[in-house]
Amino acid sequence: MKKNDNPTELSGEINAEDSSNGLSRRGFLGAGAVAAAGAVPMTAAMFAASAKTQAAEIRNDTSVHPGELDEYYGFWSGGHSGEIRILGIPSMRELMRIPVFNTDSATGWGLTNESKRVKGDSAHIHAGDCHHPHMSMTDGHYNGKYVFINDKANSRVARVRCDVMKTDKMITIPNVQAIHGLRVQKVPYTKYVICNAEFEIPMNNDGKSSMEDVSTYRSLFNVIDAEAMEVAFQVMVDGNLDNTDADYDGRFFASTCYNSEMGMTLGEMVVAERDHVVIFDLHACEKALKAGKFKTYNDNKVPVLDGTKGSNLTRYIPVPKSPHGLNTSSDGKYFVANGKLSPTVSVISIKKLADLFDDKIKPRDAIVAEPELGLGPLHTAFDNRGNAYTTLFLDSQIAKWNVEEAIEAYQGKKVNYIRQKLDVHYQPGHNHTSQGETRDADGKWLISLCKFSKDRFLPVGPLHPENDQLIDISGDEMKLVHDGPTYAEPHDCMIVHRSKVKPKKVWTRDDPIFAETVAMAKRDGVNVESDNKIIRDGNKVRVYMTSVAPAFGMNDFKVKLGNEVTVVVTNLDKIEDVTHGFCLTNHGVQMEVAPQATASITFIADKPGVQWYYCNWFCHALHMEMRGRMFVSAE
Ligand code: RUQ
Ligand code: CUA
Repeated sequence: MKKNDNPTELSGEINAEDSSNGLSRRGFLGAGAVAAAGAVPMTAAMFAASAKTQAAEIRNDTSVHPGELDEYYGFWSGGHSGEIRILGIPSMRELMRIPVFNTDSATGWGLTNESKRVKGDSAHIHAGDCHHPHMSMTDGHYNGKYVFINDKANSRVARVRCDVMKTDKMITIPNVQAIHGLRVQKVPYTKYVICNAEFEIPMNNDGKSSMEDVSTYRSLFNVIDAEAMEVAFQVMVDGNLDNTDADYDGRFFASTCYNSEMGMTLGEMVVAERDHVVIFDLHACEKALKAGKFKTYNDNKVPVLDGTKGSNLTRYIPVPKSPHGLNTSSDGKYFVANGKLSPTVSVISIKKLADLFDDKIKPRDAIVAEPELGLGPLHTAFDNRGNAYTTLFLDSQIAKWNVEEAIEAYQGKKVNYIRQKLDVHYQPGHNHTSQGETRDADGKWLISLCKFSKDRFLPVGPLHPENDQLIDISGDEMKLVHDGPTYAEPHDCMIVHRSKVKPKKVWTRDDPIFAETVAMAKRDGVNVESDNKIIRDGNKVRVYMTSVAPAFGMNDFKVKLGNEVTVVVTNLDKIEDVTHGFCLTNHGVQMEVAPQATASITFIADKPGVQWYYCNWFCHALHMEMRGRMFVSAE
């Protein structure tokens, strides 16, 4: 199928067919064509049968020809590389990298003053371990505004603005260690980002506690105001937390807990027979917050609510030992907790949770199915036809199963809820279906994020790439269609239809990301859009220059040895894709300046003599000539 004949036309045609319920427009057209050729009017049954054959035969098309655009954006966690990557699906081409917790010399992320401002209190940390990228939603649909992601290594959460695909906020979460599972509130809109702190620590962690007495050790559930990017409140729980997700009603969040024993060693963590899923009642939490029923810890003001066992803010549902992934079904009916050590997943009916909070039923009564799927179930994804897809880490398989039939089996009926098991290569962790964490699950694609690639690619040394496999789930059978090597363990990804995301092509001059730099210029009496000026302020020197391909507005400037120099570059080019850079040789100074952006970087002029600077983003036939000298005088 031609995905898109006119690559600049992003919406329209493709949108119309995307949220269709399983039957693509191509299927309809194909069925219609068959009817016309045979000149026999189709009955509804014939139509359905024919459409089914068509769907089975034609399946999704993975080819995206040169010049054509992908149908979906894939947002990939970059794992312990600390970045986010954008892939096109179904081509699996890497389109962009968004540096987040890492440092990136191409864009100057972590080096420029603008990025250091975003990183705030953790600007000195150059590493990260991101797991779960998730997009903000309105009424259970992706809204294209933000992508949020966690940093397990440094207990941070960051936000990426999807209009420019840059990180614009980052916070370190207090009172906790290791932010792991992260999701967004789906309904009515993403007011809150929710995330789990995995490692339990003493409350307070001020060095006055001990290694022996662990009675004050706790793990907290974290609720972040998505717009302000501040912690709204935290909820103290029993046991440590792993993964989380939200319902489609705006009331409940659920988190898996392993180590309900609060053990400090592996042996101590696997004593109990069961762990649990914690259900959080957002309405009750907000009420408690309003009523001032909270404590604070570690000399900060973040309110911590008590959600330990017996509290009215939470309920604890026992499930088999060490559950891992927690996924809400796209029809909004179930939370699915993935067994990991148990070959089962536990299906929790969200409809029953109100009764659970009213103490009308017992915690285990909220479980409506516990299908046995295979060894090592970690995460589950959903299509729009009532099927679930669960990764089996130990079996290296995806198990496709039918949710309603698993529920019937739990009630004692003899049904085989397993639809298919597909080998993947190898040891899958997360998986994700196209739009499957929203109401718009479309049942077209599934990604299996395999932790091991072993023999699937040319050998590249002892460190192997991961293998992110694309699977066509549009027909009755899952079909593996692509192997994608990726770097440094993407834990999770999400697949967003391209109609949901509308990035800018050039910066707007009043963008908040560089507003502070422009304000500094104004205080210096400099108009960054026209002036090329040096401001000397004691030991500090601020150099303002413009750039228009193929020249900087300033051919040279002079400073003194030991000066703290800030170079501010404003790219006056308005043409899409004419990005300049500023790179100062031998100083570790480099950054990107995209069209209409202002960017700045600060360094110490600690080398005397001539120091060349140059444009490091190829912008023009005379790009090599786009350079100038900084002279550092020794006196
Ligand atoms: S969690 S698979 Cu963050 Cu599963 Cu990695
Ligand atoms: Cu400007 Cu290269």
